[in-house]
Amino acid sequence: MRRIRANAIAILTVAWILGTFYYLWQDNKPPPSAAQARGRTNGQKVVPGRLEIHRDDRTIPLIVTQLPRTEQQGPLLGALDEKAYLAAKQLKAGDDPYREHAFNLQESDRLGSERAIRDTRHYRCAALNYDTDLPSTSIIITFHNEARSTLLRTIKSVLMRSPPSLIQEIILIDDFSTDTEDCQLLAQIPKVRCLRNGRREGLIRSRVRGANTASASILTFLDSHCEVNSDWLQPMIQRVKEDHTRVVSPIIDVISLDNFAYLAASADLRGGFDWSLHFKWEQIPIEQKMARNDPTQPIRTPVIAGGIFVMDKSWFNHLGQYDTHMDIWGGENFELSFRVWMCGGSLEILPCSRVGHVFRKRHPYDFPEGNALTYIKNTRRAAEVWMDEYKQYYYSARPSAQGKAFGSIADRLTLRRKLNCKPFRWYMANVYPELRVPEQEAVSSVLKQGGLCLETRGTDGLGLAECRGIGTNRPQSQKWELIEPLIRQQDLCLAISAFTAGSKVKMEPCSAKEPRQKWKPKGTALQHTVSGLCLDSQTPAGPPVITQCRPQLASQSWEPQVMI
Ligand code: LR7
Ligand code: MN
Repeated sequence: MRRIRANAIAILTVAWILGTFYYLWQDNKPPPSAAQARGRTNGQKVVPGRLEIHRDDRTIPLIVTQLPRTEQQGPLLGALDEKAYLAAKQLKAGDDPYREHAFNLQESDRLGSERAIRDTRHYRCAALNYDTDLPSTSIIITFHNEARSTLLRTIKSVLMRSPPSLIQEIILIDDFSTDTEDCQLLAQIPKVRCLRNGRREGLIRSRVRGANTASASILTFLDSHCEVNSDWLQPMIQRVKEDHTRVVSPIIDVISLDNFAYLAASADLRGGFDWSLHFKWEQIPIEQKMARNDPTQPIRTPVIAGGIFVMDKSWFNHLGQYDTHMDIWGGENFELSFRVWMCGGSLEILPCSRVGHVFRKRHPYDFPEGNALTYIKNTRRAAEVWMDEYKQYYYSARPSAQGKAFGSIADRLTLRRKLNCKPFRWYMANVYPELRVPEQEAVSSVLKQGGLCLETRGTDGLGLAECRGIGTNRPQSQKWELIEPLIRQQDLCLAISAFTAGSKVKMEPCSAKEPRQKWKPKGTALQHTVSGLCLDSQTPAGPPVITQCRPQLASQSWEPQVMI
């Protein structure tokens, strides 16, 4: 009996071993096509490069399996001879390593195209899970005379630090670089395509060209001197997959332009700007910071830096891509940011996605129309199309922009109407209330005397009347801008009619050079600087006059009278 049981156990054991071999043999059968492999890998949550235990619904419940061959990293760069490619363009002894690229080329070359970098994310990011069926993306990189080592490092880091199934292709746009070979040679790398512009277009039109040829449903833009970090792509694609109107950026880490060290950027920053349309990183508003109890959560941002972001392709097209009348560099990030927010989308920075970028202090390339004129043209176009009445602050902050050519904006205005976008007032109130409007600061105020306010009447009349409204509700007739030496209301300024005591005061077109319009504060009084006489209400109902300054006189006391 015992013998029979022993035999049965032996037979079962042999059958089990044979079964195991059979299924392992099945697994080694001809490799599936790339597409099948992708689907299968996704379905089974295989993490590239790691051994994965997965459940199978056949008789043997657990199998330890390797990644399918097609998902493993073959020769990463295909036919490209990396050594020869880099060696062909080395710095010559005695050359200034900063001259051509505005960063230390010698250090970049020395590093090689592959290196380990620190994972700069918050530790909680590593525990997050992303959908296994994320859509793939087309990576778009435009470059003009980029150094070989930085460009190759950008491409290689993408290939090495992204799940292969998420990279549909890498599209390079060679924006008419001097060396025509870069484009041809880099196109030997698997998944890389390179298009060369027949003339210099600038980064804006180049990116549109790239987007138009992209075959994936999601677009990822990168500068040509970046290094992506661990799991950089999944968080961004996940957010866009969940809501296609989101436009997302990583935290942009700093690659030192001197020694190429990879440095973590602060996770408390968002994109902002001043009225001259100058981009800056700024602290997240304190209330938002206090409310953030999860450091992996997205950060809403009024604008994006511009170079590194992920966006749904149909949404990019629906919103009008870019303003292709912008040239070379600059301004397109504001135009895109205003458009996204005002036309129904949102912008965010994802702290669990990190990409390094070499920040430079100057442009290493030329601007055919000059740097300043190009920036003015591009930002003027953004201001004229999107900023409504707020564009006046742009012009005050950048007076040199007035009168400069910016081409026709008719198409972009039509686009804005067609998309039914919200006014810039809405953007100010809901997206960027922290951006102070100059008029709301000390500049605009009432000129108060007792309980009454100085107001304009008819074309040039003046008098005291009951104060009405507060803040922005205050009527125009009682709003004054005190910008020394002028006391102004829109285009009209307070002026004396003659230089003698008792002369009436009236309104007339402003001119800072006109002696009758020059005022300065004197205690609580307002003194006409040339005559030395003070603004006096004398008969409250009638127009004010100028009289001898007497500090205690109530009819000469105006509040507030701070001039800036
Ligand atoms: O004529 C040109 N043609 C190009 O193809 C000029 C430039 N380029 C390429 C260039 O090779 C690079 O890949 O365009 C890319 C951007 O040019 P950079 O690196 O000289 O610009 P930047 O890093 O100083 O500029 C930031 O602002 C720009 C405004 O137009 C763009 O939006 C850049 O993409 C943007 N870079 C980033 O957002 C990275 C983070 C930097 C910050 C802040
Ligand atoms: Mn850059």
